[in-house]
Amino acid sequence: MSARAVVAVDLGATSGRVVIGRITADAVELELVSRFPNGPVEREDGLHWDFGALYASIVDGLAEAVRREPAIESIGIDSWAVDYGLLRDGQLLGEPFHYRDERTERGVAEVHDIVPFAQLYQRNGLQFLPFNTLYQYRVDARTAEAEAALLIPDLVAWLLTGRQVAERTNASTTGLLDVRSAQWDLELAEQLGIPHRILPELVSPGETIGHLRPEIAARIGADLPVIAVGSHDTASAVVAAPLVSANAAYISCGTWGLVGLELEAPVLLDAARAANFTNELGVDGRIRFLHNVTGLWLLSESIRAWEDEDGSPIDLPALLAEAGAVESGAAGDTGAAGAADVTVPLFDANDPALSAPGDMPARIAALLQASGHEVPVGRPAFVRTIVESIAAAFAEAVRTAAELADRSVDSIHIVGGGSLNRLLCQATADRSGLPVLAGPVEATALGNVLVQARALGAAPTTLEELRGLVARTHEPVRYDPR
Ligand code: LFR
Repeated sequence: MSARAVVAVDLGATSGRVVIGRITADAVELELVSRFPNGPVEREDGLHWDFGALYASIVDGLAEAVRREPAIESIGIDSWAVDYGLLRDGQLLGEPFHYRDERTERGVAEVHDIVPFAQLYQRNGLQFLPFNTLYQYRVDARTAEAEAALLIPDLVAWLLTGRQVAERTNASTTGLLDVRSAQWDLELAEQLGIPHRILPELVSPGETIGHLRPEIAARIGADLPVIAVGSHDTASAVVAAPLVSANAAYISCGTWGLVGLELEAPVLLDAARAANFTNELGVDGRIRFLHNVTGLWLLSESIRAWEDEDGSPIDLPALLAEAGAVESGAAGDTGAAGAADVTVPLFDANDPALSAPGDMPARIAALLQASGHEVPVGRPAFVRTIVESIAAAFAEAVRTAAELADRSVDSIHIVGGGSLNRLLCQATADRSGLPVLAGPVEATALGNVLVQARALGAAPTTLEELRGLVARTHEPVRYDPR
């Protein structure tokens, strides 16, 4: 059977990519068309995204994709969550802010003054993250003059098609979506002084957002529809996590490690709120019950600091191999957690002090010292501490998710970039006592592709069948706990 083809735009916090997806009855394959850098840019008023550069790379990538694969039938877009652009008179009002910009502190205090966090949780089901969109809107004076606010993937879709919508999985990260009805919580918006008019019409994954504007179609070389996917990258990643049962946990591991379970209904218990677990909307009305663990950000920011120090690039695979070879006990003494037979000093990967860009090794060292640990000597031992600390936080989050959702978790799927990090996968297996099934690395792009393909009638209907297709094409690598 000949393959059907679609194209996925997948924007991450450190890079974006355009990927062709080809689907047959028994396989889903990806071809990388282009990859472009992304990251915070420092402007006078704080941290932003260079959205102009991103959009130019997206359009170039789409044109190249169509050149390589004229059979492409549609476009889907996903990105990180919570960030947005404001529109007025058909124009973008300034560059979108980066969620790691610290301007939202005041917004948090003001929002919680009006609606205490416990009440917010009952309405939107979201864990507390200081950058959730509602806190950003609260401090963004430009909302008063804006006609619409569009989250990043919706902003790209609008530029491509001219239509303004809010895709539901990503809208669920704003804090303004009612977790039970999946509709805008207009009463909450009202209470917080957020104008209703900036909240666009909601669409669900699988719906067609629109067709390319004529000038874009001409530039790209094809007149294609843009189909809504799980436009929150984590929602797309969970679609393609080859979960075999309801007792399989997932970790979508890139800049963040999103650790949790897929559920049929939200868990809004006080204990879930206290553990800072979120109920984000997934594709097909599923709930992504998960916790944000600071993931590979800790490693990538450390590498960045060391490269600045050295003035030359670091060979990460080699460094990770050395980190893996650090002898038990040699990296330090205390602080071991879990069943692992490795004694390395651990720090709390979720500490808020590690959130903003900066000198990560110095901050981690300060945290270790503050908790009475010795700072590992040498980069391999330091990297070992980072990886083991992330793994310890992963294992803890899996245990908490299982407890809160009353599931007996029997395996953990790690998808995304972190699935290639063997040290991290093994450490997660060791510290959780559960088998880790690693891969696919490109789960987000796969989930994006599959939801488009399904909408076109080119892929099976249920999430379980879609996951079966992923598992057959991209067999996970197994790590057993030691
Ligand atoms: C992962 C992710 C997380 C979200 C964070 C900020 O890329 O989308 O799910 O909490 O980025 O948007």
